[in-house]
Amino acid sequence: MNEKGVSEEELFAQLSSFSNADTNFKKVFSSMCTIPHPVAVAAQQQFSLSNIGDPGLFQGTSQMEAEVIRMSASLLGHPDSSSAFGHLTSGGTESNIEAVLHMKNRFLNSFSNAENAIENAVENTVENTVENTVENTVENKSNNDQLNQFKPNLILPKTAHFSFEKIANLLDIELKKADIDSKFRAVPESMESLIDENTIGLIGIAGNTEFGGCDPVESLSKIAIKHNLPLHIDAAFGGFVYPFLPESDSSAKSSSMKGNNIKAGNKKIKFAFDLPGVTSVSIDPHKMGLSVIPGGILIFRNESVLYPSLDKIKVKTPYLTIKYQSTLTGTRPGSSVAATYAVMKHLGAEGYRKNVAYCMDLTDYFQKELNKIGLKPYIEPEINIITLHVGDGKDKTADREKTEKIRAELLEKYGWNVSATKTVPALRFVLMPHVTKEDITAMLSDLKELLEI
Ligand code: 0PR
Repeated sequence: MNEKGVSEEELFAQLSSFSNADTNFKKVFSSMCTIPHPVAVAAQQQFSLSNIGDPGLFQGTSQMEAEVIRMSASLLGHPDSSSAFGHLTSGGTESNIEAVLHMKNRFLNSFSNAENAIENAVENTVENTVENTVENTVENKSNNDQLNQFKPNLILPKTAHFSFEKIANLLDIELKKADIDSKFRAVPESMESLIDENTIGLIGIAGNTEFGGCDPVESLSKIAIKHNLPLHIDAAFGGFVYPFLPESDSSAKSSSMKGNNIKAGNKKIKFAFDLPGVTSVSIDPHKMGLSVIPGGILIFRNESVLYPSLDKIKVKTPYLTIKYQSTLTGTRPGSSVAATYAVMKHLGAEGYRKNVAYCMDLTDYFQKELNKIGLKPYIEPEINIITLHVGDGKDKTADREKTEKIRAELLEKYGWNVSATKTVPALRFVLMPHVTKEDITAMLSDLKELLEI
């Protein structure tokens, strides 16, 4: 750091040049975030000093947080939104971490025998390491097996977001990945077949990162109830999409929605608290919620579903204005709470419906334009994510290389940001509110050139 500070003039010149190096979302098809709504930005500035980690000092922000939780629970079909329990987070990753942390604590509490067994197994392993002889290698192995035998596991579809890989590492749990169907959605029978005595819970996704598909949460809910397991729904992306899709063809007001082939969008999809087995749901205002970054919301059906796991992470907070804190992070941005409150109140369901209709219209347009050049999406999109196979389908490795080459050329030659999927070799386009039909036409014309069609 310099001894003397730079002048405001110089500083803001520097900031402008940094800002110019950032995207303005003009040519971005790869992001699940977008330009926040102006009311969110204004509210963020108004509450820039607010820390919702100390709600006693920021009682206004605290009231807004409670209202955001209530509004979101009601959006998610909660039968009694006032009993929902939750808080704002920094986004999908943090929400997923907390949801799984509670699952693990619940498991360790309700299976105290298992807890003791883990301790025993750990002790045995340590002992064996000390007596590090060739003979006890076999014994060590059996102890490791014993340790693994008691390792908590989490069941989730193969399409789950990579945040769960971090969670597995952080919380030392095993991920058991269930099969997916031809539309990249969890197969319930496969999820159920993976359940064993060390399963801490199930994960369903509403709007998976690569394809936007929604897992069959109705079936997952039944499985969760049958096996008395918590079920967390990662609706980081889909939470602000699925509830706002038109219910049926006849109720689709926008004429552009008529005649398109996005059938799944024409019926109400149940994926949250209207299904009794769902314990928690996360949705991200900083994605299709049109709020600012960081913006995540984690909601539990009620406080009692967390008993007794909440006590495990509740800590005494003698120097705060509250007695206990049970959130993962301490200081939290009240500005994000205000921004999310502002945009949800200002847009209302009607505003979000328009936003989703706009993005689905783009999705429809994208498909029609693809058709014109003789291409079609990898799967029929459920929501505003399109994947496109650019290889010949004969060899996966060759297809991956080609996809990567095209992706890189779209960026280097033409400045388009597009991502690639890992489940299958395909290009991925997220049709966010910052995208226009003109962008789609221009990008596809460049893609056509690269593909030599
Ligand atoms: N769950 C799902 C289903 C997600 O798609 C994501 C992020 C998360 C959880 C994690 O959310 P946070 O990143 O908010 O913690 N999905 C996007 C992705 O990884 C995030 C993203 C957003 C990536 C904007 C790039 C970008 O420019 O693709």
